[in-house]
Amino acid sequence: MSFDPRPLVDVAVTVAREAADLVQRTRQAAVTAQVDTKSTATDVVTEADRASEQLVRDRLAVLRPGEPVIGEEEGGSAAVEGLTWVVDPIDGTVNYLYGLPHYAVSIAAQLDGVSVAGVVLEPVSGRVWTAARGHGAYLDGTRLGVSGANRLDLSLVGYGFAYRAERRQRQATTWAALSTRVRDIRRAGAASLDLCAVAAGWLDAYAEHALGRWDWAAGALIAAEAGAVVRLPGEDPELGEDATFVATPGIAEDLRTALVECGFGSV
Ligand code: LIP
Repeated sequence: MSFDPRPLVDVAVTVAREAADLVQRTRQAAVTAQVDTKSTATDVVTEADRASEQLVRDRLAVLRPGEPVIGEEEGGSAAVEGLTWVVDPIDGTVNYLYGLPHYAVSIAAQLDGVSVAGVVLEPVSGRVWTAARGHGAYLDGTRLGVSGANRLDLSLVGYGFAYRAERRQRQATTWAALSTRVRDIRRAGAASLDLCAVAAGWLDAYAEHALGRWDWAAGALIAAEAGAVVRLPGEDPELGEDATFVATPGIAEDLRTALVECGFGSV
């Protein structure tokens, strides 16, 4: 990479802090106002999701003029050349709606679709997860490293469910089968934070289907820079065209094999 991506992390952190502040300040109003739905009745969007994304777009337009933004709520398209910013204004919106304090603002900078800088910021705890390609991953400034797990049967694995019920049924069958081959599984409801949990060794692995680019753009870079094996959507068809998979190296191959045997690739 011909440039140092670390200054992009500073921009992302500055903007994510402002968005996180807005998300917290407006939560009560946002969850009592009209809450709209997207792909299904359970796929919700609040006024705070929209306002957070607009704030990020407005700030990046000032701090990084001319660089396009792709966001969960308003979409967008990538730059033909140069940087593109990828934004999830509130990752874990259902948690946000219920007041379950496990959601985040996620901002990444990508070059030709590859993340080079990223931040995942938790409004409730204030935790700031960051990474710059080639420069490591950090939690609140402390360098991160994945777990040393090397036995699948003693591994803690995170996962997620799609919004469509019939797909959830198939996913449940897969995870039920896998649950007999690992220590335990966790469903926390925010992909960006699941990816960061692998980076910190809080989970040994995480896998999910049907994530948007905004769900993984920052978190997957943080996991990779912490030493995880990372497979992004389209990179491992046997796991499914839209599968995201991250794992500590010591169990990655065994988990991948077990997931395929449990039908993960055909949910
Ligand atoms: C959520 C993801 C989560 C997934 C949910 C949803 P959102 O993103 O973070 O992992 O299981 O279905 O996609 O919609 O809260 O930004």
